[in-house]
Amino acid sequence: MPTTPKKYTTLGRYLVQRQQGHPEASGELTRVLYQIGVVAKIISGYMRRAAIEGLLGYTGEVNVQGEEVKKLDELGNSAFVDAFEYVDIVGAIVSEEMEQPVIVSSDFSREKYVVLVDPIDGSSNLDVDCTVGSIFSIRSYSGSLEKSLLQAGSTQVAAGYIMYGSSVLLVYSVGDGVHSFVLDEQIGEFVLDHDDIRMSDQGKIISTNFANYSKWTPPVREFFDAVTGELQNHYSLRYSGALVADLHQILHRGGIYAYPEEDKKPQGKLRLLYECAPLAMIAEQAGGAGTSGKMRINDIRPEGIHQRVPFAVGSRQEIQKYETAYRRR
Ligand code: FDP
Repeated sequence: MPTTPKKYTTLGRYLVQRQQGHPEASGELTRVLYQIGVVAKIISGYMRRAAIEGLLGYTGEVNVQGEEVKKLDELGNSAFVDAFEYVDIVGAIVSEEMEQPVIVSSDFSREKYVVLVDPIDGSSNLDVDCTVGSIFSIRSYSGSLEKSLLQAGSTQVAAGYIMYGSSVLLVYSVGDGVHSFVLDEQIGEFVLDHDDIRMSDQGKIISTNFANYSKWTPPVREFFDAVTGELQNHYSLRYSGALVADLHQILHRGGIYAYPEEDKKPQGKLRLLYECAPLAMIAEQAGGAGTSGKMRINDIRPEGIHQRVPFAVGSRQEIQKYETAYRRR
């Protein structure tokens, strides 16, 4: 039976078409996003060959977060830094793996953007071949590096993630909705698979590390007691241990992901600038929301580049309920 050839909209084509709708745009953001697509292919190549080429396991180093560094963390970090070194569109890279930002431009004052990344998110999944991701946030350079970085997430010009799972996906937003691309390994290109993803107002998934229940603060326990105790409980629990994978599921099926504060860890675990802020932007652009419990994530002004924050993200109704539990206390 003859088949109709599929019309492939590659990431490159999509970005150029979108840019054409903005004649005032210089094309530099398009180039940054395109380079992120290149990094995604490089990291996905590492993942596919990791077990065969001895890329699993630790390097022996400990990063700025006090976490043991895995070989793939280091390779992922270098892939991002190398992709932007001296291509004169990005001034600096901030990464979970590096204590200080790295300047990647010969003349920083000319560049328009800084890129913030968690190169491999969910790295405890690496050695057992489960899904991991990369998260990125793009900000404008505004006179000084400190000023550019220590601004609320609402100033991000773009954000997104790459998910290395049963397929490799690149999901991004430049503030005009959320778009998702799947890597077609045969042609080596990201191809559009969902344009303008919308998250349902109320969802089906709760995603959190319930093993921490006894350490949670009262509002968090109250919220999860309420949603799991409902007689008409329609939720399913999904928790993969990789933020990108858990958020991605919620993007499509609705619900809530939370990594809240604990009695002894009031700042939570996840990092504001390169984990929570970009994923909150994705959620908001899809019609959802991101909160610390007490305030909108992307209204928080960071005090340091590796700052942690309690985080909940997902459908609007679940996030409203979550915030209500905090207001009651
Ligand atoms: P990981 O420590 O494996 O890098 O970014 C931190 C993160 O993973 C998230 O991806 C994930 O949601 C969370 O931490 C998992 O933490 P727990 O193992 O404490 O649940």
